[in-house]
Amino acid sequence: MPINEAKYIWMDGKLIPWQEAKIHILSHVIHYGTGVFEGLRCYKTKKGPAVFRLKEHTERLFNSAKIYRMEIPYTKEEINKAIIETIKANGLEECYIRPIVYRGYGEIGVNPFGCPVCVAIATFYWGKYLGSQATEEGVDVMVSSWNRMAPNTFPAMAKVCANYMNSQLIKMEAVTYGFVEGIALDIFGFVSEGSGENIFLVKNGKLYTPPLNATILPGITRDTVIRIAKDLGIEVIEMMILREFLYIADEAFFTGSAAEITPIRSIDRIKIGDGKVGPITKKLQEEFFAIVNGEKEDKYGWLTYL
Ligand code: PPE
Repeated sequence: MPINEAKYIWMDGKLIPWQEAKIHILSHVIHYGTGVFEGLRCYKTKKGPAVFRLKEHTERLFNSAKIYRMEIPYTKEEINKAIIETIKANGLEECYIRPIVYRGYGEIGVNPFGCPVCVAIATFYWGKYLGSQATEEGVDVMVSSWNRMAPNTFPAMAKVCANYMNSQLIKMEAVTYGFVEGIALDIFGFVSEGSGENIFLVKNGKLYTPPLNATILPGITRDTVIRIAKDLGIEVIEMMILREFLYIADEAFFTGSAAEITPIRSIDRIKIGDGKVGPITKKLQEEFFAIVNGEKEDKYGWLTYL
């Protein structure tokens, strides 16, 4: 997906012209994947642009950094302010936001402690993650031959750059075989998540999703959908999911900041339900988009207006 360039990128406290936002080739992050990041969206509303679940994303950024013993040289409030400042400087009504905390230039060798912890924030327009019609029509996906990381190897709860090498294996395989996305199983064979999304299934009116034990990123959209579903009176069950449960689900969908709520219409060429967006997926999508677009009262306090 080509990047929609904006004007400025925030780097270590300053707004830098887009083309000049560069780092040294010997930065630790380039060689060893030493970076933690976030991805969130700012939506266009009648009351102006609003960032969705800013507080929670910044919180997760700090948690990811903590797991990797990286001390972010800013407070959460300062990061939140910097995000808002960057969106404003770029004059964007709606955008995707990519804050990244990484080990920069200083020393070579695995030991990261001698390298500075740097922070950058980019904001840019990003359309539908899994294809222009994906949220309306659904996507065709496969179960990946790659597993998600084993527990106590690469921490899945940290949104760390290095984890995305595993995601890339899943994604490349899927795309090469003509699918839009891959669903990874964990090392025990239970359903985990997509390369960049959490997964939900609907069976007999109930909503199912893998728990954190299934080596998933604790998705903020996942949390959003769980909250919305419960408030709509839909029972939500977090449980280890067998691969075959995927095929016999009535409905399936991905969640993510980039993917939002994207229906899955087939898995391994097996049609899910009747191959169309199911009624519960549709209901959750309607509720989700009404909240993020500011059309429905923000009773959860999830929007931060610029
Ligand atoms: N699992 C993974 C592995 C993941 O990368 C994401 C987000 C999620 C689940 C959903 O989490 P959340 O966004 O908090 O609901 N993936 C981000 C990056 C995608 C990319 O290609 O870059 C995103 O959606 O922003």
